[in-house]
Amino acid sequence: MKTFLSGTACTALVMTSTLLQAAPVIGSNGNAYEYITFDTITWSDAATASSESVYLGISGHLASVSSQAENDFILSLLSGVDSSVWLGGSDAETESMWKWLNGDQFWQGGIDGTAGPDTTYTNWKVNDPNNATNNAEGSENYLSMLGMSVSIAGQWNDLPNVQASTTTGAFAIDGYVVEYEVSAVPVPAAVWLFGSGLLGLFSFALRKKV
Ligand SMILES: [Ca+2]
Ligand SMILES: [Ca+2]
Repeated sequence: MKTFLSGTACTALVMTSTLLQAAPVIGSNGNAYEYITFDTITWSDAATASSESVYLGISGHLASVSSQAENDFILSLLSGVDSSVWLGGSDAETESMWKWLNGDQFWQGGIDGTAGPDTTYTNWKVNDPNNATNNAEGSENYLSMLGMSVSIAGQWNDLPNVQASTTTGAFAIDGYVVEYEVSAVPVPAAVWLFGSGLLGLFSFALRKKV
């Protein structure tokens, strides 16, 4: 026997889930993004958490950035952030070959390197990526973006996977940005929520034509 929730119960459930997690926001490229606040999380843990996040049936990933518009949009999510957040870039596989998590390479070299070849937008801050060695890992292989309340807001920097919890100021880690490639889905998943209703209307229209 089927049981149904009352309207009040459904509303309560929706309100509860809304309170637990704000919905991701759709950017100009049609993908969805969300900023997750998480002090001193490592890049690796942020990458895992992002891949385990699901929105409209699509698994997320640490955000990649391929245009100024996309960088600007992600920065708009970092209002009040006075430190750094993780993006999905790394040169851990091969030093100085910076790739997004899908394998696209966007930078080759150090501070005087060149963009590309797969995507060509970058927004490194002055004197980065410098692969600084003054940290426990002896290198910097993970991509961060500076928050909106930093003078060089939205610019990029390479940092070690584990940014020391004693780090303060602009280069402390204060979370990460998840991207969901919902624009790649042929039919927006949200439509399926109403699918049965639309199907019913379609059937009705067909019947009238016969
Ligand atoms: Ca490096
Ligand atoms: Ca650096």
